[in-house]
Amino acid sequence: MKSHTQTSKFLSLILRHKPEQIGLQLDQEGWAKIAELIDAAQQHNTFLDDELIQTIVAQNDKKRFQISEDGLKIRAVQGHSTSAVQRQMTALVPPPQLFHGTASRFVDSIQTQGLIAGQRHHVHLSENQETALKVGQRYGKPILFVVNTTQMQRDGFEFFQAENGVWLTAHVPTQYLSLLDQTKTEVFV
Ligand code: HQG
Repeated sequence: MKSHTQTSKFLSLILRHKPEQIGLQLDQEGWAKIAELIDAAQQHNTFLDDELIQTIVAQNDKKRFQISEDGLKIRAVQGHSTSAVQRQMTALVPPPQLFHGTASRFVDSIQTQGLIAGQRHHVHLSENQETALKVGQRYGKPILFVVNTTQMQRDGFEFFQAENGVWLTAHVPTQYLSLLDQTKTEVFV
């Protein structure tokens, strides 16, 4: 029996990255039929049922998953890399600054290339520094970049917000990035 965390990671893997691993179809908006997911998982030796899915969706710390209004479908709201999913999201006006947390060893590369989406479909940005710091901590000593979203919008870049509040954009060129000096509260440009 997997723990809830293991099952949540399994759902992230299948709903964001590799639905084909269990032969599951996702639609362009990322939705999978819950009944099909349960069957496909069982066939690959992973126990899932409606109740477990509901529990994991409700308890998920970052609200990574969403259940459709009719209760029949589930999706990951962001973080996809699979080409099966191409969400059509409405561009929104973000706060004037957003934050990106990363590991200090990536700073040189980011200052050369800007923020790139890599395997995922978008660069992920946070509204607050605490969240961004947690994101950065996953890969090592965390550092924060501040993104000048106001100027990016003036220059025609679009921003989207996933249902769990994570901000998304395609690419952040270097001129819109400032390293945040975490020993001070102000931003150094
Ligand atoms: C870095 C988690 C070198 C980028 C989080 C990051 C988030 C570069 C890593 C969500 C670079 C990609 C996404 C460049 C970007 N050179 N490194 N030019 N541009 N990077 O995991 O943003 O728990 O794909 O800084 O909380 O860390 O999965 O992206 O360190 O919301 O729900 O390349 O994933 O959510 O790593 O995290 P990721 P991320 P979940």
